Amino acid sequence: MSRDPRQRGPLTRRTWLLGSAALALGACDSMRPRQGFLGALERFNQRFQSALFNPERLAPEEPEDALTPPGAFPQYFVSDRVPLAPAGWALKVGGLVASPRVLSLDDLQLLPRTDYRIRHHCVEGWSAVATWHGVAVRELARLVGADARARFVEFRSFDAGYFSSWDGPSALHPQTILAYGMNGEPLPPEHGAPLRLYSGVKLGYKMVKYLTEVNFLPEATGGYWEDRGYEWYAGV
Ligand SMILES: Nc1nc2c(c(=O)[nH]1)N[C@H]1C(S)=C(S)[C@@H](COP(=O)(O)O)O[C@H]1N2
Ligand SMILES: [Mo]
Repeated sequence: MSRDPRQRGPLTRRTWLLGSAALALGACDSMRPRQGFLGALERFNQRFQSALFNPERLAPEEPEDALTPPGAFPQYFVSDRVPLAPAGWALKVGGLVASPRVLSLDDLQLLPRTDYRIRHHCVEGWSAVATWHGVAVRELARLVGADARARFVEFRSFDAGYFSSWDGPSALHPQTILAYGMNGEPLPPEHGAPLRLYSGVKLGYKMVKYLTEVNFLPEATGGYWEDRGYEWYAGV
């Protein structure tokens, strides 16, 4: 079987192992992976992975010729059709913050902008490259005055209840952004318009598309796939 050479780097052993472990857990719902031995194993893994995590280390940028051709970047959503933003869409930012805010896309675009070209890793075994731009979650945390007791950040969407919660250090990593652009254009509906989470430090399923809410919280709240047995930490 010949694979596109540009697609070669991605299936690193580590990504593959993470993927197969997640699938093994996901395939057996009745095992309740958060309890018993598997739960203990996952908690151990989380401690281990977050201890190794360097909150400032950047994911490598990809060269321009590694870009996945237009239309070839896979598209995922759990709704039956491409979710479309409700009229008057705005992002609610709340939880343990000094000043909860409701922000329009214009408001978000006035904040400092981050751009990068990095590789996406999905547990299903594919990877792809695009450039993304948007505002860093750390800028948002600063804007609303996130409390130090908020050690987790939850991201919610208008795509059939899809959501995910993140550990604080990964959410505040400089490459974790609320993206409103892809490949130099406004974010298309298939990829999460008007706003999605993007990051160099997590697997694909942590990067919630079609955002509606960002909540700074004292506890982790799971996630759409995480509650179905996929690993919660899911670092790349
Ligand atoms: N709202 C929402 N966000 C989502 C998903 C989804 O189904 N719904 N799928 C996740 C998965 S598994 C991946 S790999 C990426 C895919 O992003 P893409 O559709 O831009 O390729 O989005 C993630 N975020
Ligand atoms: Mo994915």
